[in-house]
Amino acid sequence: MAGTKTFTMLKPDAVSKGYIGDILKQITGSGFKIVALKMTQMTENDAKSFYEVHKERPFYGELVEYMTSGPIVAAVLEKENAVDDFRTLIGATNPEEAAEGTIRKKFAASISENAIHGSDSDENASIESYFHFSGREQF
Ligand code: 3AN
Repeated sequence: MAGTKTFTMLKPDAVSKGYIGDILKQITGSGFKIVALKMTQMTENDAKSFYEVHKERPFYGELVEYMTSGPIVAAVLEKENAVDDFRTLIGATNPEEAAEGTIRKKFAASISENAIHGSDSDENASIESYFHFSGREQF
């Protein structure tokens, strides 16, 4: 059975452009309940560890540098079928390929500065949520 939680980050480009309110409004308006929320900035070690699965990819260094370049907003979201429904809501990794109306289509600048993260599995949703939030910060 699909899980009911996913994890997201509004990335530095979305935060610096002032899109926090608009993006959170689209998320909650699409049926997701916010059960954890914070503004924070990842250290180099945080980003390296969070994106460890990508460490062999050519864009890893650029990704770590970018994700530490400014504050992000981290959140845990709850909804039936959360992981898949949230990935549908955010759209394709490359905003040029993202469907009309998706968060990346509306708010992302490029494939590297793509506004928002969404977990790709229930297992990663849990790992990523506990990376940013203790149990008592998740409601
Ligand atoms: P998604 O975030 O859609 O799950 P992943 O997991 O393939 O995509 O990639 C993680 C992050 O790495 C993306 N959100 C994006 O910021 C960055 N990224 C992915 N592919 C590229 C690429 N070809 N060039 C630069 N950055 C990339």
